[in-house]
Amino acid sequence: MRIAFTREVGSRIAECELTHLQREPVDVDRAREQHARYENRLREAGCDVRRLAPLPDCPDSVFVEDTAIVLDEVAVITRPGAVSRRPEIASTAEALRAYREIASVSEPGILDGGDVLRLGRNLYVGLSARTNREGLDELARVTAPYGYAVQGVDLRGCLHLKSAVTRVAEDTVLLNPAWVDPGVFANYAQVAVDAAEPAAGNALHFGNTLIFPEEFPRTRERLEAAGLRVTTVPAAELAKAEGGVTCCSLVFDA
Ligand code: CIR
Repeated sequence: MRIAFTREVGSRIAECELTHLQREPVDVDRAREQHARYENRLREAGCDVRRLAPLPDCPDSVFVEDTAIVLDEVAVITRPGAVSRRPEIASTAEALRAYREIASVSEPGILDGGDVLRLGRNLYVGLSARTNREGLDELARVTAPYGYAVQGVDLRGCLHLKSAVTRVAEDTVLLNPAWVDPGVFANYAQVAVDAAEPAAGNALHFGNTLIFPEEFPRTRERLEAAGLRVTTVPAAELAKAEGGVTCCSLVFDA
């Protein structure tokens, strides 16, 4: 069975953390409607969608990806780089306990799930404003017994590693070469985002499903030209909060 944890869009989403974007009004109803369509896509792709407990006082709590790294063998509960997001992790840990052994990142480590890209047994970790070397080292220590290799990756111009690069097929990554060095991923086939769509590097891939924002048609064409079948969702409202399609779920096999 494949499970997708999500969390409702909280009514305080407009008070979210922002790093690279100017604050714009977020239409909560529209964000909720788009989020519901995203959850429906997950269901259509075979996921059992389970909402984590609402956290009305945490504006960014819809972005559940940042709170845990769920591997087949262990779930690593993060220590988010933004202090305002630290209260989010307890409920994720509580929910994951039924499915995985739990490990945690501890002080002085910080790590956001959005900075961790798994490609097979390789864990690429963005050294961003939200993730430091100590957080990376803790992830490496916890996952080494299971055969994972952890590698730090420098970023520029974006929030998380997965803002810049994501897996779109078992052996293929989608990336924005202005934000991350494509040479780091030289062992994988690559699709570059269209230069007019810099934020298009975030796609959600699991099984045979590739979920992608409908706001990036040029990059979608590139993915399709590479032979990939793309399912689109409207994602513009949560994009104002710097969230993408990986951010809103934790997908794992139970
Ligand atoms: C934040 O700054 O933490 C949120 N406003 C956006 C988090 C997006 N999460 C992700 O890319 N994994």
